[in-house]
Amino acid sequence: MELSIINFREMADERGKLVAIENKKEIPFEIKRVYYIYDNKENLSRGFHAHKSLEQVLICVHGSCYVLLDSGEEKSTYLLDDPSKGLYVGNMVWREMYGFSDDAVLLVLASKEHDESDYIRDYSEFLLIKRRNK
Ligand code: T46
Repeated sequence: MELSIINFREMADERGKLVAIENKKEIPFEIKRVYYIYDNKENLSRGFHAHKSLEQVLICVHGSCYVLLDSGEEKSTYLLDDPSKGLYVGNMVWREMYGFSDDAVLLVLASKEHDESDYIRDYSEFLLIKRRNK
């Protein structure tokens, strides 16, 4: 599936680099929630779900990790290893995150507050809904 990568503007000078993210400018939605994933143990994979109605941008602000996105028909994998790049993940996309480096910090910007009822955690249910809505 086609991946949507957001390239943030890096403001670099002799002191280092800075990336600024503002609502609805760099990010195509209003940010309602921010969370981050770190201290990944024994390189265990995460995710394994889709969201019915949630947009997110994933940024690996330190270290690296792989993200697999699956539309139900096509899969793509992306290596997030650059804090100036964000991976947009829209509704109804199955995601898996794996291969975290020890120092990985995965920052996620989300369009809605956390809601467990928005998760589809069963892959066959995900495929069923995708096929039904085709
Ligand atoms: C996603 C990927 C990229 C909360 O209480 N609030 C939150 O905002 C979040 C994100 C999680 N939680 C709780 C729910 C679970 O008890 O934290 C625990 C771990 O969450 P989960 O197993 O869903 O984590 P991941 O890494 O599998 O998935 C997360 C997000 O949940 C998900 O929306 O797209 O990161």
